[in-house]
Amino acid sequence: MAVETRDTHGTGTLPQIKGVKDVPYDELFVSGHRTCQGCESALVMRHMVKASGPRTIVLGSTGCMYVANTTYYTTPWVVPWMHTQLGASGSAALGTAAGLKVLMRKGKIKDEKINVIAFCGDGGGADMGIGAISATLTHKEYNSLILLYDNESYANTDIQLSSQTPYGAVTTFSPSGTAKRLMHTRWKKNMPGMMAAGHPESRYIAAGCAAYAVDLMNKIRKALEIGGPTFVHTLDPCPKGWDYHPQYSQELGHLAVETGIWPLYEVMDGVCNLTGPTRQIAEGRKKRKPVYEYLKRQGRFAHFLDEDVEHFQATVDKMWTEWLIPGVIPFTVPAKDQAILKIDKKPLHEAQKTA
Ligand SMILES: Cc1ncc(C[n+]2csc(CCOP(=O)(O)OP(=O)(O)O)c2C)c(N)n1
Ligand code: SF4
Ligand SMILES: [Mg+2]
Repeated sequence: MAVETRDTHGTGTLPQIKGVKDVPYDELFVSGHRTCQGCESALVMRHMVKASGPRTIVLGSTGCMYVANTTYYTTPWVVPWMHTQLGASGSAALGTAAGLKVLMRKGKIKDEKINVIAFCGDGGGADMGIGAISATLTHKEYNSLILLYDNESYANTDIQLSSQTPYGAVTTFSPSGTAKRLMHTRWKKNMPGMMAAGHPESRYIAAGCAAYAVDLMNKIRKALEIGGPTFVHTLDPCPKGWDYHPQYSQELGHLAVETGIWPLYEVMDGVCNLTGPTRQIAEGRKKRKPVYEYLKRQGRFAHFLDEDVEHFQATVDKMWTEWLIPGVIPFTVPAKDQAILKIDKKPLHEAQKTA
């Protein structure tokens, strides 16, 4: 079933995938890249074009997914691909979408649906390029998807701290030392929640993870079918930056979601829908795992003492117990205002608390 569309953009050519048997066989991101073993960002690229299909133009800002994917004379991209400047994914998406529209209107190229996807890393998207992404999300007349692949550092230039680096993590800019155990004490910026809350005319904004491949591919398809500018943010375990054996990438993606650190959701036409295990946790059908299960698996948190883990856990608990929408919208509403704001704050399911 195709996503219902308001305008003529959705062609129904990207139906929702019901299960793995439904996943397209064709690979449009193949061999010829030099990403690290176990790189989940590379898997995001593969799933992204698998979901979008061959009538897609991919634009990519500087970072691992540019550099490691387009080493001289080799490339894994089967679809047309273009590099854009580190902070320019938003501008590249908008410019390309507008250019295609004009060429089609003037009859210079066939009038057909062409998917425009611009990807960026967390450094290029959540830090440097956030202004251009925000602007693009307000231009509702142009169809494009911005995909932010978040490996939680400026990985390509040797793992520098970004606004997406988690609290306390070691990076080359935040080494743990004897004088200061934690060099980085800021909480991760809530990028997908901010994009959703701040751009009501963008019809589709989602948070995903390649460890939940079908969920992610369906989010990409919805974003491309619905029309207008859309945004998908993925959390991508990175063996090099997070310091773990490459065989555990998928497992860490699962743990990020199961601990409630990275909630999976989509906001479609202003309606927020929790997906995958995040929904199961919110409905009380699954217990949230303690964050320690996730942190202890990664060398970047090896210096954590009990008090650091406790702080991390308490902050994630707050996301689940006090935020207006768990993990999505960080407002708390005082009891005296719940009635006038028409908010029915039900008591938390037992299972929503940690195991
Ligand atoms: C304007 C500008 N500043 C700095 C750089 C150097 N540079 C290239 S890739 C990169 C890291 C980008 O990090 P991110 O967007 O998170 O992508 P990742 O490398 O993690 O995949 C940097 C700083 C650049 N190419 N352009
Ligand atoms: S450093 Fe991380 S994001 Fe970059 S190629 Fe290696 S695993 Fe992938
Ligand atoms: Mg990065």
